[in-house]
Amino acid sequence: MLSPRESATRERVSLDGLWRFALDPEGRGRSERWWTDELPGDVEVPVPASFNAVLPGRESHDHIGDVWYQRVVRVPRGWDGERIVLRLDAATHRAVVWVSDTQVAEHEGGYTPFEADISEQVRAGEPVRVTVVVNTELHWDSIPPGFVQELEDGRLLQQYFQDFFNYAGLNRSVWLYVTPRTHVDDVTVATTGIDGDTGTIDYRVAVAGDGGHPVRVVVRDAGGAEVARADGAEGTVRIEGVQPWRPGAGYLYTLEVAVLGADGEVVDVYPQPFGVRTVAVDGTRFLINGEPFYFTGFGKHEDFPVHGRGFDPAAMVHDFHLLRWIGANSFRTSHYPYDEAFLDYADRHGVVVMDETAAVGLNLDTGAGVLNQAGPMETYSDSTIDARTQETHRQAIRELIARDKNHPCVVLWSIANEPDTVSPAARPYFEPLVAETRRLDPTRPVAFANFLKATPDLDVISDLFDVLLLNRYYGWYVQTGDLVAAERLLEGELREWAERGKPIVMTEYGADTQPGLHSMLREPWSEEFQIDLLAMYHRVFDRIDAVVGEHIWNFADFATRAGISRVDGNKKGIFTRDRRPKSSAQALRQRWHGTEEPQPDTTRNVQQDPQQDLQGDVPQGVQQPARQA
Ligand code: GCB
Repeated sequence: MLSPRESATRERVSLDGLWRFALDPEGRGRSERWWTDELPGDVEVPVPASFNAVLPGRESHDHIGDVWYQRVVRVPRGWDGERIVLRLDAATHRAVVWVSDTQVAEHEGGYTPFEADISEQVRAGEPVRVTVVVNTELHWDSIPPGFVQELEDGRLLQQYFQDFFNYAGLNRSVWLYVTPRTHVDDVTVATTGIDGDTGTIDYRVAVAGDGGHPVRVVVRDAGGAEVARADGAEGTVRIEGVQPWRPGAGYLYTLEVAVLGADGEVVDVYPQPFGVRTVAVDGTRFLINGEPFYFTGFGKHEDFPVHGRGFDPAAMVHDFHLLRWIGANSFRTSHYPYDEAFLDYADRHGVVVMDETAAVGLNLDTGAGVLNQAGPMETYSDSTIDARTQETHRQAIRELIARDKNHPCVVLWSIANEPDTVSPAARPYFEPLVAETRRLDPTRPVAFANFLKATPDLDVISDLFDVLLLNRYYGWYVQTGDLVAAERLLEGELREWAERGKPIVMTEYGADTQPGLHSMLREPWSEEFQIDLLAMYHRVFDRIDAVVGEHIWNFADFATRAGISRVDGNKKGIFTRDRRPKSSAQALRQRWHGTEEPQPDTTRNVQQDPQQDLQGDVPQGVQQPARQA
């Protein structure tokens, strides 16, 4: 699905900002047709943001069910006679949308976009009321799954099997955009080869509206100069003197796709950025442009105080700079597709991405009684994860690939995080999903992140995949604090996996760490223990050739449900939730930048406390920094 971009024939208007908002704890809104009038109450919330992070108190934080958003928007005057589209970048977890009194869209799944052609419902130059009901519940047939339990006293409890808080609402932008009625509907661009300094690109264009219009594509380099062109909705273009997209150097071209009229005039034009790069797996090596690539980085979350999982460009750019500072070349979009702005940024800056679906928690055996408070259950059964879940999962894969297929930063699809892959039923569940992923995108490796109990002797699906992504907690959840035993067991298991002859990326390893807690004994939860645990894993990785990457869990501390193993959230971050480095950050920076010593920051201006100046209390032996004029 194309993201809304501006061009000579296209315009867009952001509907971000404050919307009217109403919680609907009794579930009355649908039967009372709240979309036909102004929403009750006087609450406003920002879009994008998680309402249950923005509004203080348990009523909204723990709300289960429907919430309503509404605003009035004026359709730009110049859009008369065009195709007008309302697009939501995401609604977590499902939504119905009305324009005035007419339902225009319905969507399942909280992390991918959807849109509606509303040309018939609106008039250029006139205001219109947009109402969205967003439902926060997780069910057995949703991705991620969960269930709503009714307690003995009648209260409801949302049960789920993932270790991050169920932030919901309109977490991403809402747009109104316009295209000609005959328009570029979809574009697929894939590198099929880089031979010397020639890049070969296969492209495919779908046109909607009146049939029979010719298509022309022009490839422009980063400076806007034309470097290739072709006619036809499908074909191959060659770029001579190609500048490949590389990790650390995100060179982008643009495929300018034009639908032409009878006299060769441009009816619609869509600029699709792309990079020229290849991805392949060769034995135990992961190759980008034919060269072995070693992943350094993290599993992350879209998580921040106050706006929860709501997209914030300031937080995003800050995180990308921290990734660069620490020497990370990649990250995984654990455990759901992130806002597409992350991928656009990663494309431009050469950051490598493992792109994951929201299929997390398909495992009723995780941390028995900790993550799953409902007690033991079979993962795959007619009353838990079943064919309906599988169908939602299949759709989630389709929507992920439809949105992200043209991003050069995406080098791998991760179709699930830590599913139960010990039960024999995992195989019939996953086999068709892997086949579907390969059918939709034959160019990228397919993987899933494997749960610690699914060791090589027990796992029943890993042979279906190209890369082994392993999440392991030796030294933390098992052999807690005993890094000697942990090192032996970790190495033993990795050597067994290595015999499979596939590349291995450790996609999770880490230790909860309370910032500021220090220990001479270097015990669990201390900053010293986090340093020691990571160093132990790194020693082991360096001894095993098949290990081609290390993604620490997690980039930053993040919000979870309350629980006996969570103190104000998950504390495995290398940065705190407000992005202050823990001690391990410096150690990582040394490893990933390949330096003996941390790089001193020599470029900064010095801002001094004026009080300190007055009292002249600069400690002896510390040179007073030069003042800026
Ligand atoms: C895992 C999960 C991740 C959790 C992490 C933990 O295996 O994939 O979502 O947050 O462990 O810290 O327990």
